[in-house]
Amino acid sequence: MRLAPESIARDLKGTDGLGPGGKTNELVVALAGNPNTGKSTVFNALTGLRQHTGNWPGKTVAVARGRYNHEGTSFVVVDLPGTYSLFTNSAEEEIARDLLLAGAPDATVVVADAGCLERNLNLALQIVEITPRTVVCVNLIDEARKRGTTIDVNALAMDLGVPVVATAARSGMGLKELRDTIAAVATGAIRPEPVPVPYSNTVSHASNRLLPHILRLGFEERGARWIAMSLLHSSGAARDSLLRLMAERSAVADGEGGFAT
Ligand SMILES: Nc1nc2c(ncn2[C@@H]2O[C@H](COP(=O)(O)OP(=O)(O)OP(=O)(O)O)[C@@H](O)[C@H]2O)c(=O)[nH]1
Ligand SMILES: [Mg+2]
Repeated sequence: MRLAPESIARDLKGTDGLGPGGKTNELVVALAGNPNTGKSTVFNALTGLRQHTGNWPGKTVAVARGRYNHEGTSFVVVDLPGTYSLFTNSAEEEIARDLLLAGAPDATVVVADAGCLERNLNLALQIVEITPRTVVCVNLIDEARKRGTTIDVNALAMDLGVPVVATAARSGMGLKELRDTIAAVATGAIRPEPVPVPYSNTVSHASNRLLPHILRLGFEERGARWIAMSLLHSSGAARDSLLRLMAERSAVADGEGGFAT
């Protein structure tokens, strides 16, 4: 038994250990990223001590959630487990993938290591394909600078089509700009337009044929496109995991209630 996608956002805002509140007007921020990029450090800097760690519904993976206020708006943040991709079938990747495909976050922050951006941007590209409401946080910028690396965040933002903020989360550098940018994306004051990933005509044609069947399950358009592409290039357990997610959505779409087995 696991939570249906629609109930994920509701559950995130719930009163389960997060203290008073559970306000439905809170905005949801997800922190995603490769392992060891400083997600939890960013999470702690954003939330202070207002946080709660519990297992993700139906999984034995611990996920921390916390709250903060920014200029009168209340945010609930979820610190996702570290993942290199959304394409395989580990419990960690399924959590990140399902949350994003549910359209639950009002903003998703991809925390990337400035010291090995190329590897980290692989996940960022997958995430911006699913949700345009993305901010790339180039963290550990202090370590990169020590090694003589400079990052042109403006060029990166242009190339990706989403805002990019450089941070050194351990010392708090860039956190004010990160909070402002998250708020702008989550409230819609900034509407990022990610640069589309080009696919060949053959792949696009095949994906277009799958798309209506996936949209019928209630996924957002971008998420549905991502699923179609992923179905085309995945195999084995990774494809089974996607098919399981679709079966769950199908059960929800058929009116079997808020939970799917
Ligand atoms: N110098 C420096 N160290 C940092 C920065 N951000 C995080 N760290 C350190 O990097 C290490 C990993 O940080 P975490 O916040 O645990 O990283 P994470 O992404 O949550 O790691 P996982 O949850 O294991 O994937 C810790 O020792 C942090 O103190 C930063 O901006 N600069
Ligand atoms: Mg962590």
